[in-house]
Amino acid sequence: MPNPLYDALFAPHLDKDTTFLIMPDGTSLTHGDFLRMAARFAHALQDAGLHPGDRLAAQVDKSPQALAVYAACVMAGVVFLPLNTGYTPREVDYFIENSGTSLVLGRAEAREELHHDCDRMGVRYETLEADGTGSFPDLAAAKPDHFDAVDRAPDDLAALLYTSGTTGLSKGAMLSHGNLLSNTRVLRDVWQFGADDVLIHALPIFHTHGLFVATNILLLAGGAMIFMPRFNLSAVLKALPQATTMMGVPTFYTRLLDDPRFTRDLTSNMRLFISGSAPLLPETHRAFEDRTGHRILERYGMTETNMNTSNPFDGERRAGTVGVPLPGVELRITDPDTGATRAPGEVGMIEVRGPNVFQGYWRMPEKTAEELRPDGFFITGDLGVASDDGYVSIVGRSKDLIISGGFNIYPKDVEMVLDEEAGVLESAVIGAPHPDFGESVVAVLVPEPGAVLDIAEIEAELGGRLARFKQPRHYVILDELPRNSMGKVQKKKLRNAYREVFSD
Ligand code: MLC
Ligand code: AMP
Repeated sequence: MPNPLYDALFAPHLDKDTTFLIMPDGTSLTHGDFLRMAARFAHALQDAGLHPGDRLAAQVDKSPQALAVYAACVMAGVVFLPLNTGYTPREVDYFIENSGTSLVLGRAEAREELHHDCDRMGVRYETLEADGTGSFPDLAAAKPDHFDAVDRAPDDLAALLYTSGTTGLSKGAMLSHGNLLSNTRVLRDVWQFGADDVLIHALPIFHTHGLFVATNILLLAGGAMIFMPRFNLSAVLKALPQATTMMGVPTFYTRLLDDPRFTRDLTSNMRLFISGSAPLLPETHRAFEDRTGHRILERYGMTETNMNTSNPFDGERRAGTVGVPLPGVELRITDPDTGATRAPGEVGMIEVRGPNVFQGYWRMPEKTAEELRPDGFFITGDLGVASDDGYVSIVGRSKDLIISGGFNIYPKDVEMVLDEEAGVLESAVIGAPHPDFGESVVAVLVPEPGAVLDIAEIEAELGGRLARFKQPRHYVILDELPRNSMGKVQKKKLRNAYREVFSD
């Protein structure tokens, strides 16, 4: 029976004893080991009463077991909903409720708080720890290590990935088997991945980049991954001589360059460094080439679309650009107000169409209609310009978004929490350039008349309510926010005023 992702990514490797995951302690897992574990997990999902199309939310640390949960979901037709491990229980509640998830996999330490909420919502909670133990693997331990993958059509959903919006309301991007597989095939081909590749995998596996771009490509190609729990500079330096490729956010590359141990010699076995999820500064691109002789290949994508453009593997990798549309992806630059197509050289909204573009937002048809045009083009919210020879540069965003170390932070999310703090009349959250994270969060607060704000107290309050990566790293107190004649807060003015707060 067909199951597009299973047939392409897993079936060819069943029972193979080729290396798939290399752990930092030197141990490894073969493709066969990994798929047998995934099969046991798929049985456990079925026994837990999950049917094709049901959702499973996972807020778990990165481990081979965590990755096998994704594979098990594909096998059992369950829709996989990975969650940032930094989210607070309060943030996670929303995802559980909105997605109507049937099973939550989480850490034991989060159990008490989340469990209570899960009970209230009638949702089952099982644990999976960083070391691969927990109540879920226990349920799977005695299950058969073969699973007949359930039938899935290309349009059936494989994953639901939440992405926030300018209204502060997170939306679940529905990604089908067809969306993920088409993009994986194209990327494997254009970046020339093969069974001999060994990828340094230091990204989290709860986002498109680490989960789909990295993992799916290596599975399709039959290659291996040095699977690190997180980005650790020394561990990456140590792994480089054994690896052939790396994918990272720009912070990975600036951190490597800041370390004198990172030398040309160390990279002599590498054939490709890929960057994405946030802008790579041209100076980083050039410094990297000067140090190593490698030109980083920058590409551009997003949760809703997977990857849209890439610099070429063979051919000119142009610093400061995200390259050309991938095969099968149509890209146009439009007038943000009228939607009329703009000529090369003119800045406008980036719109994309192709088999990679998602199926819409989960149970939010009106949000889907706002961003997905009837002709199939998705309005990305990124502003760009195309050169005469088709290279795209991203020059800004029409969406109010901060990208910090590759994590997206929607100011509205943070403002809603700050506005509820005692003594705060209103707030405006902006991004400012940051030497390590690219951008970081600045909160501008206006106190209520007569109130004296205690920033330390506000920071402590935010701890339980907002993931750490979303919390402001700098506070400014003003008597009032700058507004235009329509009463709209002039964030541009604020960004200009505080653009140097993180400069060293
Ligand atoms: C960690 N912290 C962050 C942060 N990451 N704060 C802001 N932004 C981030 N990105 C917090 C930590 O909790 C810690 O809090 C403090 O900042 C310093 O942490 P650190 O030790 O320096 O951070 P580290 O753990 O090394 O993580 C940094 C990082 C990581 C850049 C390695 O954030 C990362 O792996 N980012 C990748 C994100 C990603 O995969 N994006 C892809 C999205 S998909 P405290 O309390 O100690 O101060 C997508 C589509 C596409 O966008 O095109 O790919
Ligand atoms: P996400 O919602 O996490 O999928 O983030 C996607 C956003 O990251 C895009 O809409 C872009 O704004 C940004 N992005 C991804 N890749 C790049 C890149 N190479 N250069 C600049 N911005 C990027």
